Amino acid sequence: MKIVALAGGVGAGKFLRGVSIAAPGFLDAVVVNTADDIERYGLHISPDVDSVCYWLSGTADRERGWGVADETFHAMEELRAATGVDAWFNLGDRDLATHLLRTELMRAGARLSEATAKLASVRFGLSTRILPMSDDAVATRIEAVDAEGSTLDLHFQEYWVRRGAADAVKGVRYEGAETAAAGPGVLDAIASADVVLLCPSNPVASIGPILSVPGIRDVLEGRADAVGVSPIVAGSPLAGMADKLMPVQGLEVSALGAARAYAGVIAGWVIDERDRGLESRIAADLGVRVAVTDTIMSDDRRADAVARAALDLAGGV
Ligand code: FO1
Repeated sequence: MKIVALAGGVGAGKFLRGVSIAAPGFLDAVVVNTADDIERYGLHISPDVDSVCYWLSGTADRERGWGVADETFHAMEELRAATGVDAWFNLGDRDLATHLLRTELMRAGARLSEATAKLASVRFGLSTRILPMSDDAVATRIEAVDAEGSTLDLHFQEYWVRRGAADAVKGVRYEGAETAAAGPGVLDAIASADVVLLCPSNPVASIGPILSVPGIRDVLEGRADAVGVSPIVAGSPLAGMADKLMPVQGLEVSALGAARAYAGVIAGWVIDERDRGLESRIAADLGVRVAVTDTIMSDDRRADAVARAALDLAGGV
């Protein structure tokens, strides 16, 4: 059995760890959002790719959700103190090694997909293929209005990290997506998968950009084995700012609204026990199979259970 997952940040990492425990050796590939990627301090940072690698290799910081465990931030402190650089995007000292390696590989001519493959196997020892959604630059841009009423057009990381998601969001666009090509191996991996899993990631900031790359939605549509896990529980995201972004795409902030983001793609949807009341409505409105379980992945044992629920639902064709 070949499992392929579509992934964004923190929620994806926890869930993918669960998949690797529930079905060891079967996670063939993870197609990862790259629209959060940013260039800072001369380095190419690919936060979702790194999150997936850190979680799958067991080196992620479970509390913070992003970056590496047992991290220090001496380099950032030095930058701020010694040079006055506005170091608003925090790169931990261990994390820096990843960005330095990736940037060096890319400066030597490697594409993002090639640099990622090397990092995934050499630095993290992963057998699962980590496939960036595209080698072309795609950026999630947030159109917002600040407290003084000024209009802003922000890179996703500026909106989320630098400004703390404090601005009123008016629109989201995936700049560059229309002309981007799916990354090497992405379409084939999805087409040849026995099961496709949509991780409990932000439907607008994480999975939305992947689906906006030409060709990816087409290869996903109409499958009977594509199953997603809701990132929204009891009307709130478990992590992140999906509640601020979903409304501008006309999506209700609920397990039903998140499922609607994947209409035509998913055949199954896993929701939390707290959303049991939405089960029959999701099934009827979207024509999908629904599984209800405790989706809070507080540890690997819970992540394993959530992954099993998703895989069972995918197999129940
Ligand atoms: N998130 C933060 O809230 N603050 C940071 O300074 C920050 C730095 C950072 C560096 C590398 C990395 O891989 C992720 C980082 N994140 C940080 C997380 C990131 O902003 C988002 O959570 C993801 O892009 C969303 O998936």
